[in-house]
Amino acid sequence: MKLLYTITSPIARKCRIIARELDLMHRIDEVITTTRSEDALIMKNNPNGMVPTLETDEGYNIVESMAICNYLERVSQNKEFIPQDENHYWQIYALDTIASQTFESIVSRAREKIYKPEEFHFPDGIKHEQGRSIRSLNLLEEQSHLFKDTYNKLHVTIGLCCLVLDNVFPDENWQDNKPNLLKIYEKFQTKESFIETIKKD
Ligand SMILES: N[C@@H](CCC(=O)N[C@@H](CS)C(=O)NCC(=O)O)C(=O)O
Repeated sequence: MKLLYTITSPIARKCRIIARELDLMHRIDEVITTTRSEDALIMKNNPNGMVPTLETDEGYNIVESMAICNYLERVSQNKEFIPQDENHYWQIYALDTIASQTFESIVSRAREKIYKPEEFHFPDGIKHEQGRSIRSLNLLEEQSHLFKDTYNKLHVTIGLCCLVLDNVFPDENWQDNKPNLLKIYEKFQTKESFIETIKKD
């Protein structure tokens, strides 16, 4: 398999981390691409030009991080990272869909802050996106008794949400009243899968 990513994409990093947690790196070539130009490598695999994109051994191109992570879970033999109890599997799956939407909102807000000139920032839109992440992280903290003592894809999504908030929006103090999410974030940062995928430049 080939996993196409950019070094700056936190969304692609999610797949890179999960591939490691699933012990799949001996089957995956990680390929760095650029985006946002017609001649970028990614265009051959994904006409949308977005990362992450996974090319399977059969030559199928799967896009969308959640679809890629589901595929990786399907081809992995690792039973520790994937919840084995059917009910727990869907409970985590459901919470991860919520966390993943929040993650995408945080990443796109971060991208705007970093790359868009200030005169194009839209305060009402930013507030709307902030509201999403506040409500969603509140819900995840409330429900954290369901998953605080395990480790699976939900923890990776939560960890990356916290990382981008910490790096780009430190004044938002996401960690206030979030003791369990904070513990999850701290544990996430000690994992080899996290350390190995730190951007080096
Ligand atoms: N919904 C997509 C979002 C992926 C995404 O936003 N990728 C960004 C990098 S973080 C990208 O490829 N941007 C390039 C572009 O917009 O042309 C997913 O979950 O995979």
